[in-house]
Order: sequence, then C-alpha cells, then structure tokens
Amino acid sequence: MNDLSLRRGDFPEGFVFAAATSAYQIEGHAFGGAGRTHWNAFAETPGKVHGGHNGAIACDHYHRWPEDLDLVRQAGLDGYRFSTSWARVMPDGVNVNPEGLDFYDRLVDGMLERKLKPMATLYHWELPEALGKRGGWTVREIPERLAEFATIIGRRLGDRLWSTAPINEPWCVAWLSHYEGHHAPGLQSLAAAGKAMHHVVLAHGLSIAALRAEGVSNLGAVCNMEYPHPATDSEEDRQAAEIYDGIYNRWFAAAMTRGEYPEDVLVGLERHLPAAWRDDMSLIAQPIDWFGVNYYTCKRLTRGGDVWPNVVDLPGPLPKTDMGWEIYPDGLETLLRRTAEDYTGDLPLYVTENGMANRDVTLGQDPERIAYLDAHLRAVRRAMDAGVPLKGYTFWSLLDNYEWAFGYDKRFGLVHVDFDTQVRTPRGSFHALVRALTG
Ligand code: IFM
Repeated sequence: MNDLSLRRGDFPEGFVFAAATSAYQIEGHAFGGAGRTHWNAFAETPGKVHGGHNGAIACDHYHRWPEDLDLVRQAGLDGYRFSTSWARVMPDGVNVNPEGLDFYDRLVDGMLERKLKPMATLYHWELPEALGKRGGWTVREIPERLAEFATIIGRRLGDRLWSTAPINEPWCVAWLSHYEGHHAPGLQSLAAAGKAMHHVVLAHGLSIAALRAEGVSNLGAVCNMEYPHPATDSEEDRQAAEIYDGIYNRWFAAAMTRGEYPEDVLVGLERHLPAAWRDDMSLIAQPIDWFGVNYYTCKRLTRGGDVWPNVVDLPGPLPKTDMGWEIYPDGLETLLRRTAEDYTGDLPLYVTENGMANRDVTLGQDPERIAYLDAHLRAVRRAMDAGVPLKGYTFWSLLDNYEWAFGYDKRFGLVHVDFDTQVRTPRGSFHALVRALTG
C-alpha cells in the first residue's frame, strides 16, 4: 500500500492530526544536566534491556529539535505530543535544574513558531532515580512529588500548552513495571503493583488539580488500552479476558472518570491497596477536559498461573508487527465506543498513540506501516460515525527511538533515524501522510 485511503477532508474541520514522542526515548538524557532515572539502573541490570541500551544519546533531539519540529510541520500535522522529563527538570526529584526548564521553554516556543499545537505529557516514565530509591510508585510521596513537578511545569509553560496530561499509560507505570517486571523498576510483586495501581491514578488527580491551580487549561488523561479476546469460548477463558480487561482498561478509566475501581479487580487487588484508598477516590476523579486512548493491539487470554489474577496470554492468528503484536484495528473502534458509552460520555476523546514497529526493506516505501495506519484511521472514522466524540488522532511515533526494554531494536518512526550518524530519513509512511493531509 502506498497511500492512505482517507484524507484530511474525510474528517471534520478542526480534527487534530499529531505525532508523538517522549523525552527519554529521543532527547539524549546525557545532555543538559538531567539526573539519573530508574531507567538508567534498569538498563544497567544484565538481561533487562536489549543490548543494555539506554537513552543517553537516543536521537540527540536535545540538540536537533529544530530539525525534528520542521519534520512535524512538513508532514502537515497540526500538533506535536511530547513529554517533559521529570529527571531533566528536577534531577534529584526535588530541586529544579534551570537548564532543563529552559530546554522545554525553547521547545514549546519552537512548536508555536511552526504553528504546531504543543500537547504535553508530564511523566512518560523517567522517574528520578533518587525518588525511585525512596520507594518509587509504591509510596505515596511520589504522587505528591509529581504534583509539585506539575506546578513547576504549569507555571513555566502552561500559558503556551495546547493540552496537558499528567501521565502516559498508567498501566505501564504500575502493572507492567511492578507486576510483570518488564519495565523499570522491574518488580514482580502483586503487593507492589497494588500500591502502584493506586498511586499512579492518585498522581494523575493531584497533578490535574495542581495544573488547574496554575491556570493551565485543556487537561486530560492518556491511558493505553488493549482489546481482550478470550482464547476460546470456555467460561474460564471468558473470565480471564474479563479480568484482563479490568486490570488493563477499566481500572484506570473508572478511577479517573468516576472515582471508582472495578469490583472484579478489587476482589484480588484490594488487600494490596494502601489502607485508606477510598479517601483518595474523589481526588483521583478530578474533572478533565478530554480523555486519550493509546491503542496498538489485542490479546488472547486464558486461565493460567497459580495466583490471582490467573491470566496468561497466548499467541493469536492475525498478522503481527515487529513487536509480535497482532494487528486488530476493530479493537480500536470497539474500545473507543465502549470508553465513550461507559466512562466519558460527551467528553472529547483523542487517539493519543497508534502505530507499528516494522523492519525496513526500503526506506522510501514502508507499505506495511501505511496499511496499519490506514486500517486504524478507518476504525477511528467508524467510531466517529457511530457517534463517538473523537477530536484527534496521534501517530506513534515521529522518529525511531529508544523502545524501552527493546532498546534501539524496534522502529516505530514515520522517520527513520540512523543512530550512528543521527541522519533522519522520512519513510514512505511520512510521505503518504503528507499527501493525505496536505494534498
Ligand atoms: O514506545 C512506546 C511509548 O513509550 C508508549 N506507548 C507505546 C509505545 C510503543 O511500545
């Protein structure tokens, strides 16, 4: 496939097309006085990250950001979703590094000069190592500290941000990192995961309140969602899919929009939540102005394992991306419809990430990524036709970057990055996008 079948004119006036990146994945954490993060330590632990890679240099966006923002503009996009590194702005999690704040000041002005909407996420996973050593997301201090960071960012940049969300993908911050152990800090403990599952949504609520107190507007949440298929029609597999859905999708949407946790997840997790968790629920469900969904794939769930939640996933039959993730655009449509129907109502929804990792055959073409994006854009369009108040769609990612535990081995970019020379080369998907958005 060489072209997208939908064009800008197939979406309503004002629909926002954007591309996303995140700080640690592209900036080059070695530059500008940033402090160590829990990802430094994780990457140094043998066996945790492909090749022991880290974000020290990444795409050197710290120095090359004008060129990168030019690419966003050339693609015909309206917005740029970026994140502010906590450890760059507050290297020890407490004191401010003026150089770090100045960097984001320049970056935001650079977006505005190019007529791009600055779409900020405050925390995209680089916890200052000093805060990690105090217990990280398992202790209540961290949500309180994130709210302080939110105040600092809000005060300095809030007048120019188009949208702001406190946290990217709370499921990854909590469950993937503390129960599955695949991300920093690499714990595999239900007790730790329970604390993190609560503290991450508390951090969202406290930070929304802190941003609002600074006069920052258009505040939202960014949650990742996966479509949960039962592996078979058996009752056991249906229950496995239901509990997976509860932990992955419903926990965060219910907490942030209704101030509730799903009962079926509380059955296993309540004993691991902080004792006074109920007292926090109204703080967590602060009013928000929009809700973002990051979507990539589905899972095939079956009963397994000796302890709650007794769920394992099995390989599925659909074509897969280079992450091994099945390509299932219908899941995006269904989850958007369910989110609007069950949680967000008339609140504007955004797809805040969607994209695929793929190996290059020839840089100029990229037909698989074009087909992936096309199929998911069509799913977005169907959800809108069904009445979902979707207001924008964001590609992950602008650039090839540091794909966390996979290091530099996976390539999600509309733009190829040669990590030896830092040369950027737009892929066929980038050119298809230009034609669809500006043609
Ligand atoms: O690279 C990540 C990003 O940091 C968060 N969302 C999913 C992407 C692809 O795995």
